[in-house]
Parts: sequence; C-alpha cells; structure tokens
Amino acid sequence: MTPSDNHAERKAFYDTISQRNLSPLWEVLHALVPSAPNTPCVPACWKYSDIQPFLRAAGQLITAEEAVRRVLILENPALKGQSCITQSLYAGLQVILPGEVAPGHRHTQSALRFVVEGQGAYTAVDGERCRMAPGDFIITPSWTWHDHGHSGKVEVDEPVVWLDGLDIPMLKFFDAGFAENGSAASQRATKPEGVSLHKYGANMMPVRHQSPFGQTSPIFSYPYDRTREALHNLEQHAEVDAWDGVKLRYVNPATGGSPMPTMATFMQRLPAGFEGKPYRQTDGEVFSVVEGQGSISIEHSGKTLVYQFSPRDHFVVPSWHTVRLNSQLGCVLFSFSDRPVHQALGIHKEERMS
Ligand code: 1HN
Repeated sequence: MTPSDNHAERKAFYDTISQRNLSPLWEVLHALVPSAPNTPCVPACWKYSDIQPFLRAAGQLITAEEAVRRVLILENPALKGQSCITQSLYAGLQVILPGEVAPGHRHTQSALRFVVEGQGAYTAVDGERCRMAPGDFIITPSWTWHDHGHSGKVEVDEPVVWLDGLDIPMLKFFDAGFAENGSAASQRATKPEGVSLHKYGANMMPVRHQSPFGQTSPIFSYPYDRTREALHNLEQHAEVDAWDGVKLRYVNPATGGSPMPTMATFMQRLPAGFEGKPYRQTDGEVFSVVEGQGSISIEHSGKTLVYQFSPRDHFVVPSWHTVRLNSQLGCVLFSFSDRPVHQALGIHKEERMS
C-alpha cells in the first residue's frame, strides 16, 4: 500500500522531476479536463455614454496615421494586458476623423468591422473601396491589403467609430501571425465600388466563380438596410424564437458557411415585450447594440448580473455562461463569436433551457 499522507515525500519528488522538465499529471488532471468549461473570462459591459468621451479624447491625443490604428481595445477585465475580450477573440473601437487615413497593411489575422456611429468613412480591401454606414458589417479577409479613411470635411463632419473584431488570440495561439506594411498609405482603387455585392449579393454568382479571398466570403460588405429589412419582415411574418427572438447569421454566399473561417456574425431582433428563455453555448459572444433598448442577465459565479443596454453599448458573454435577453420596446443586436472553429472541431455545444 502506498501511503496518501506522504506529502513531504511527494513534494520532494515533484521538485526533483521538475529539474528534468517533468510534472505529475495527477495534480492537474481535474483542471485540464474540467466537468464543464471553466473560462477565466468574465462578463463585461461598456456603456457607450461612458466611453465615448475617451474615444473623442483619443482623437485629439494622436492622429490615425501616427497610431496606424487608433483603437481603444475592449479588454476582458479578467485578462488585462492581454488585448483580448475572450481567450480567442480581440475586440476594439476604432476612431477615424474627417480627412484622416489609416495606412494600408495586411496580416494573416481576419478582421470584421461593425459600424457604430458616423458617416463618411470608407475602407478599401484589395483595390475595392467600400463606404461605411452605421449597422454595416464589413470584412477584411486574411492577408488582404486594407486601409481606411474618412472623406468628410475637417471641423464639419463627425468622427466615425466602428467595432473591430479579430481572431488575433487564435492566431497567436497557433503562432501563425504575419503582417506586412503597404507601400502607399492609401491603395489605388482598381475595382468599381460595390462590385463584390453586385457579383455575389443577389443570391447569384459569376458562372466561373473563383473565390477571391480563399475561405472567406467574396462579399466584404453586408449593408445594414438589407439586414434590417429581413429582420423586420421576419418579426412580422415568421415565428419568433423563444431564446433568440429573430436571429440570422451572416453567410458566405458561395458556401453557406460563416463569412470568415474563424468568426461567425449574427444580427438579431428582439420584438417589443420579448422575455427570452435562458441558454448557454460554448462560444463566447461579443455584442454591439444597434437599435432600441433591452437587458441581458448573465449567471456568473452564483450571481445574476444584469446589464441594461442601449444603442452603441457593447458587452461580452463568456463561454458556457447562462444568459437571457429581454426587451420591453424591441431592439436590434449585432454579435460575433468563434463558433465556426468550435463547429469545425466538432465541439460546439449549446443548451437551451425552458
Ligand atoms: C488592424 O489591422 C486593424 O486594420 C484594427 O483596422 C485593429 C488590431 C490589432 C492588429 C491589427 C485595422 C487591429 C489591427
């Protein structure tokens, strides 16, 4: 029989084998394979009224050109200094002022932009410019040249702010991050504005289609007016889901899959009077409030956190946290998560409670 009260002996053994870069699995087994996901991330909410002054102040503190990207990172409070909102996702709010340019570069990380406020900005992806309007969902596919600008007049027009969502922590995990600076601050437009949407946005595509962006959607801008109309019509004429309200996922029209290999994006409408049932899922989800008002309750460490939200607020729901959504007057929510990766690995789990 081996005694189980030989703690000193075990400790000495661990110290000895540590010198050979060995360590005992039995001391960490439970933590390595927990009975349910045990994320270090915590729920968090950024009220726009609270942070907008700091976005404005950042605009006075540094130019977009000097900053390269003038962004305030939405850091998960439990992962400070790690530039991430969940363990796999990065999120930030980017500000560009009239007349400014955010210079061109490319990187292996995929990016999504979700326009939060302001008019007059554009982004360019591999030679095609695209105007940005509030509520638009825009993609920068992996390894494509991209720069941003604001063509409004200085001192007359408003700053434009958008949410950046990137798969930075995931690529860091795989040690697969590469980047390159462009030779010019702004790339030359080589394609007509809107041509991608004309090619792929009418439930049709070119007969001899060859994916321009690999596994990423050939549409890189999904304008809000179309999304809004679809949700509005579905609310009027289709069944409302008891957990999600009316929730649609954005698709790569060439595959039916997610717009980017690493990130799924969604837009949902909660009808007036909606009291959602609780659910949880393994993909941590980041939300940007588009229209209306509502609240989300999140179970965390035995407590129920409630965030009241209004337009341009942002919040994060970590993996396997039970949530419910409510809205008295109705609202529209954009969100993104790393669900495509969970699905590719066959590990995505969702539980919908009654
Ligand atoms: C980036 O390239 C952009 O292109 C935004 O707008 C945020 C965060 C980290 C690394 C690269 C952009 C970024 C980023």
